[in-house]
Amino acid sequence: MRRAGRSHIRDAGLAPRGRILHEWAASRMGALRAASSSLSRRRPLAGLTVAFCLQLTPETSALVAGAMRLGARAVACAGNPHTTSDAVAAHLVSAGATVHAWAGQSGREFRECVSLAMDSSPDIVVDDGGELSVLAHTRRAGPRIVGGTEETTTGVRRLRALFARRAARYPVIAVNDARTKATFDNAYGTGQSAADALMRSCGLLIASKAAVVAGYGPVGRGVAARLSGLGARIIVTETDPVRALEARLDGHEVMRMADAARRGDIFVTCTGQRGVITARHAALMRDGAVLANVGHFDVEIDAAGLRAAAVGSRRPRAGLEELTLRGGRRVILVAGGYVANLVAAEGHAPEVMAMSFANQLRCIAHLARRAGGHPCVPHDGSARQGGAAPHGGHARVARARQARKPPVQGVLRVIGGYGAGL
Ligand code: RBV
Repeated sequence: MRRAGRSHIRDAGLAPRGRILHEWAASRMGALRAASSSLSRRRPLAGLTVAFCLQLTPETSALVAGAMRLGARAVACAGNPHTTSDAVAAHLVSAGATVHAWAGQSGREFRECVSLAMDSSPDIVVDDGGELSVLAHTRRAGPRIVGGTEETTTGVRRLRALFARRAARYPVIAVNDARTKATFDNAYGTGQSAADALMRSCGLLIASKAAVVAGYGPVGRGVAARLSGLGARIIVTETDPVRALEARLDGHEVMRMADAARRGDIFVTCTGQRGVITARHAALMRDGAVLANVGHFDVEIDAAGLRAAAVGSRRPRAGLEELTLRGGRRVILVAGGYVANLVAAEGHAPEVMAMSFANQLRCIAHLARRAGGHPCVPHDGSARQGGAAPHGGHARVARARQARKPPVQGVLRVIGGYGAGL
């Protein structure tokens, strides 16, 4: 029987390894350190429990440590069943956090651990993908929750729908929408980690290949830019006409997936939508086409449909499924359709996550004011934009120039009626 008060991880003995991974990342996260140093004197999170539902990477470990430095009791579960570093989980436990996560959780275990994080009666919920927040808003909000934050586009979309139905119980800050998050993390972070995932998992040449990028939001733009830099020819599929035109003006071909399917060697889905690549598309593809998803959920490539259509399968390399279709052509599925840049690679680089997580930490501290009964006003970030820099030195300069420190660096949106009744 799993209980909220104690941790559930793979192996506590991995803590020394996790600590080294943590230190490697944390030492390259200057903007996060700067945020933590500037907030730590007041210990704004003292007495509060913060529940984190994030990719449990060394970078996330630095964020959790930052919150603990501000006085928080930290509870963590995974934002995705396959992206936990067991060493990082062990390190976090040794550093005093309660963790319910291990790599390769089943869907049931994943949900059970999210539920355990909710059982810890958090005051603040920090989410990536909306799993913990949706549970809190729709089924069992802890009485104490004063606010939440959301890290990624998919989670923001889910929460906006929830707020539109007036089903929300507390304000959520869309950290994803901070200018320094969407610009750097979504585009440059995913661009590099997606290319990394393709190279590590397949070990094939990218130069000269036709890469189909599905979706041309910040993530798709970043992926297209990086694959193009590696010598791929880019084909974009995009339903939004302005974004499609933007892709065209960036020099890429734009077409429907039904047409792109015949042309691509590599496919990367970045849409947040379900069923972007199906068995119907796979039937049109060239032999050996590689399929990877970098969206948060494993719904963009219909992996179950592909497997059902396959007449044979094998695992040529770690994390790869080679599915043979009728007629003998093969498609290669990376990381089972799960978020490949985190599962087949290691997620975004620490210099990028520093900016996203500096925003997170400032937002968490900002929400803590509600726990103290202070009114909380939405902050639109318009006063000071773009101050965050990946390196400590720049962050210090940026901070010195700020007359009044905003809770985040960059434009920030608050989902729903934050400040208007909530
Ligand atoms: N992401 N985190 C990492 N190294 O910790 N890498 C990527 C890391 C986050 C990123 O902010 C993105 O919005 C989210 O994962 C998608 O779930």
